[in-house]
Amino acid sequence: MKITAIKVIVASPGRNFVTVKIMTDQGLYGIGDATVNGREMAVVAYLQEHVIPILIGKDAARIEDIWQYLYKGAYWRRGPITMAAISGVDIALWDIKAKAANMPLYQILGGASRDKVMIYQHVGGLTIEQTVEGVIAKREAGHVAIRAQVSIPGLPPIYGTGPSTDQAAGGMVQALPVEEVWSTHKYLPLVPKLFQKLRDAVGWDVHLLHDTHHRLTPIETARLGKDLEPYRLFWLEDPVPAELQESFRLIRQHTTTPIAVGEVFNTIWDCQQLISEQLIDYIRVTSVHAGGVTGLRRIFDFAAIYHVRSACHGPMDVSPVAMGANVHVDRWLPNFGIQEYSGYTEATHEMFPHSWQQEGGFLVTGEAIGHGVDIDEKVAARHPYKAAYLPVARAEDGTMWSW
Ligand code: CS2
Ligand code: MG
Repeated sequence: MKITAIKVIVASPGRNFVTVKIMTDQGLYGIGDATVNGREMAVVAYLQEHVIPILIGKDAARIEDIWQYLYKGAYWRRGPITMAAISGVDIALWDIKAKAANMPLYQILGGASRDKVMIYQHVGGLTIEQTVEGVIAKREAGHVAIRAQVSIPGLPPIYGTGPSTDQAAGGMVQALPVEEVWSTHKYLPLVPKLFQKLRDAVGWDVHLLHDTHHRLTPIETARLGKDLEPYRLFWLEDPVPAELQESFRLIRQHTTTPIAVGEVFNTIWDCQQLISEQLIDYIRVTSVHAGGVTGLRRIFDFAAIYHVRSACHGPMDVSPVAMGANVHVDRWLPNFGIQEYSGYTEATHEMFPHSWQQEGGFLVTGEAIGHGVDIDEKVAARHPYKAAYLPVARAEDGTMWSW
């Protein structure tokens, strides 16, 4: 089965998405997600200039060989742009292979280990009271896992609590990145107060999660992790930037609060030490950033040896295509943990008809062949690309910080 053409479709049904569509000489096509939020056009250029020309005529069935050809053949390995391009191609090729076998993707991977996958959704508030109200509402809507974030009193809204990361609300379509203000000193005592109030309000049979979004040092995380132990979090996410993987040893020495890391990782090497030294409990790699289905399968199988479970990243900037690939992997995976699912705009659902569906606090794959997601190019044409930036963060004294 030869690749005859590859299209890159860029559209913004509420936020920008980069979609790869691979056509074959047997009439089958597959689609993949290659979106890097805030740097979309870099991936488009990489695909159009350096990937598509060398794939035309290749055998679409040789997924692994094409993955290695694009990874090793570039010479300059790894990185978010390269790996998103490889991911988009890989997801599309797995879509084609499952369609050719007339099976849903999870069947090709090894069949179902579960019928539905547990998800978590986001709640953010400007005050603790607002966040508690939001979590109660999610609980009443049937959610069994909820991420809770709160703004810092006296500062403008921080990550996860304001419109700055919501392109649909105009939060990201800016000439320049929005600048947020951060204070570790004011944040550290606030979060345990939030989770005490949350446990008082919703009790213990709901999983509570929190995302620190790369902003602390290991010893600050050790302090926060200890302070949160009475509230039994499902996890504390991205407490520390993880370029120095060994630095998580310090966190492990001080706290039993579970740690989740990995949404910004794009290869197994980014997480090899964190997993093999059991410095984390959940690995957050997702199909669009970590090498597609091929990349996820490799990382999650490695993680299973070390008691580390999956937790695919799934905010609004991971498209319904990557969400489809994720949910099929989630359904098969023996060491499945949880699937993030922030939901999408109506325009996004219209642009990407999908077999996967939300059922309360869970997602189901559906039984469509392939990953079960398509793209409506007529709808895509109604939502042209808009340059958009993720926010940046500065400490109160102006020092650049992790956002
Ligand atoms: C966040 C993401 O969902 C999460 O865990 O870290 O929403 C992240 O901020 C965005 O994906 C950035 O594009
Ligand atoms: Mg995160």
